[in-house]
Amino acid sequence: MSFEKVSVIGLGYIGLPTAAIIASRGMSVIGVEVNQKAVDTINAGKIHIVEPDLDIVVRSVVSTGNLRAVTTAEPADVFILAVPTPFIHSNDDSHHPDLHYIEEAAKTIAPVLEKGNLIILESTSPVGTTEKLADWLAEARPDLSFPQNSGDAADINIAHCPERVLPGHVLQELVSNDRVIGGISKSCSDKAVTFYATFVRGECIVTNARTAEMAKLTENSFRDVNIAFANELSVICDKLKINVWELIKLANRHPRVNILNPGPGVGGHCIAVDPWFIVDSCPEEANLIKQARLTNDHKHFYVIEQITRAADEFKRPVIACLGLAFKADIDDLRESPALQIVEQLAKNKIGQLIAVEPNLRSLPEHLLRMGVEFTHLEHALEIANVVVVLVDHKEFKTAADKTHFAATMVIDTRGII
Ligand code: SAJ
Repeated sequence: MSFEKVSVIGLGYIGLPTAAIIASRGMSVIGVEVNQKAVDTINAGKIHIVEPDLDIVVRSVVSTGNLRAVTTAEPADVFILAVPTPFIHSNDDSHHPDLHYIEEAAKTIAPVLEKGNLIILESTSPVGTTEKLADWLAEARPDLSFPQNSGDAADINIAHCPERVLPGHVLQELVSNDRVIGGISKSCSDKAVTFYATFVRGECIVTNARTAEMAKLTENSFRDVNIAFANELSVICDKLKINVWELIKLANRHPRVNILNPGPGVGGHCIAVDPWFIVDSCPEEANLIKQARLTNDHKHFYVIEQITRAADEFKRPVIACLGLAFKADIDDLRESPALQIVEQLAKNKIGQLIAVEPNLRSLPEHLLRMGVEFTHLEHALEIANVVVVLVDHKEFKTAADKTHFAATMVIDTRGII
């Protein structure tokens, strides 16, 4: 099989770094993206997302002509689908996966498919999605044969290979992480392994498509369940007047115990989303996974109650909220519990609210409109009578080490003090 031309559908947080890394290995890469602004930015050698060092790689591969962004699909040897798979918010508390971006991607590439092509779905997907993708493509291209669950060779090869990179370390992890590869048939898996071997240094482990889909959902659910355990412990410890951070440190001295960190809730677009795909597939069976989601989602209400009680102690409460991002040392506000807490406090009007976020140049408009002030750490610590640590950014940890928090009432949801 030749892999001279690779097409990446969706140039977001996963697609763009993937396209850039493959292009840097000398292959010719076309990125297909619906957002014209993103296409223009990339073709100018720049990036529209935040990821360390990605700008350098993109600038270099665009200048050599190895990466080109377009809005319509072109023929290629390999197609990688890296489009979003969110869930649909509904009033009845159900969380159904929204697969329409994958369906759209299938419609985009179907007209340009040729015999021998390899199609890889990298988007995190509910079990059965890779088979659905094969069905959508087969419907659009009755002239080609698509793989069934047998070893038979077909015109088109399809596999699922979930991305597993950590935001902030994407370029390194894209190359060094092991990859789970689940072809619809054995020959699809073999072709996908040969392709990934061109740029992945980690091991490529073969399974079937359904197991590969479930493996990704399992990894993120494992973390969610373990964070829920830590969050539940933190609430229990408050009630029993025990320092949860000391407790976890002690318990983790046991050679087979490794408790994760409590926090204000679980944010981001992965761990807070993927477990719902398992719950949606098996609502009767996935009890623990569902409860973990609910426990983590509820944690920010608990923090709001703590802050409200602290504010009640002051005639004129001035509350400094440290951090808005969904985790340390990034600027990403998506599904951020810290942001949700600040929004709710502003709605509840419990006092003067100031926010510190060293990774942003200004506050999001809607927070400013709600009366939240934006300031830097020293000023916030000077004027606040309640300080809430919502994110463990390095700037806050340094200040905590220097005991700058000593003079005020502190609610430390991240255990930095
Ligand atoms: N968090 C805690 N306590 C902890 C660890 C994390 O409260 O002990 C919170 C964080 O503050 C954050 C959230 O959980 O709000 C998620 O952060 P994270 O750093 O654990 O994960 P993500 O969302 O940045 O990336 C995850 C990774 N998955 C796993 O570690 C199993 C990454 O490898 C995946 O590729 C990514 O999800 C994804 O795309 O699914």
